[in-house]
Amino acid sequence: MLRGRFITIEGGEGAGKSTNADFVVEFLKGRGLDAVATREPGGTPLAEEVRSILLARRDETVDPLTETLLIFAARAQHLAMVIEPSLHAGRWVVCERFTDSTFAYQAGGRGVDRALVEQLAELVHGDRWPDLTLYLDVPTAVASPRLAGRGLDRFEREDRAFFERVRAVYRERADAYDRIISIDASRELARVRQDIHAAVSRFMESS
Ligand code: Z5A
Repeated sequence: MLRGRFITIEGGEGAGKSTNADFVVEFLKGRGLDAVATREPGGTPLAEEVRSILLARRDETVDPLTETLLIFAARAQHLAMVIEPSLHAGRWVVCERFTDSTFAYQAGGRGVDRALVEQLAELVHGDRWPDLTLYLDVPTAVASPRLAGRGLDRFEREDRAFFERVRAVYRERADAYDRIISIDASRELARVRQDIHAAVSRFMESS
């Protein structure tokens, strides 16, 4: 059976994940591939409900472990209903965020034990890691103005130190794993897309 591939797009807020997920899907379709776009948290009706719970601003403090478990619950549903069936049908799945986000935000940002995130990742998806991850790297000071005028969700209200911890974990992971390609997303969109195009083309040639 034709093997589908799993591509994720990672990065902080305003890095350009949504903008470039569409670009990657169109690029793949242009090469005759069956490609679907999806996102985390979310991607199914139930997982989108969990997303709403996670992003809503509320008076009650959300415990970091609760947050982590909700994210993995949504991920389990997303894997079962969308990611695995699509890959098995030979589709290419382009997903905004996956477990690299959990390492960055929950372990890096919130201080959840990394070993716990690793255990949950093993439980929920075993060795189902992305085949390719495009990490859009941009300093918060550059990305934040891109979101001007938009209401801030529960994560976006965190302080600069939180986002610096998130970015540090992303960069560490990009150095550690060959599947993660780091792209300087602080440049104008056309330049960012040149690099994305090159990275996805290289990946397709080597697949
Ligand atoms: N979260 C978590 O904590 N743990 C997890 O495991 C997972 C998620 C999976 C929601 O995710 C929150 O979930 C997230 C972490 C948490 N919170 N935060 N922060 P999300 O992906 O939906 O949230 P987001 O990162 O805040 O999305 P975003 O702000 O929409 O970012 P984006 O998709 O990367 O950006 P965009 O919509 O493509 O672009 C934003 C604007 O910038 C738009 O007007 C573009 O036209 C513009 N743009 C894009 N690229 C450029 C360039 N290169 N130059 C100039 N302007 C640009």
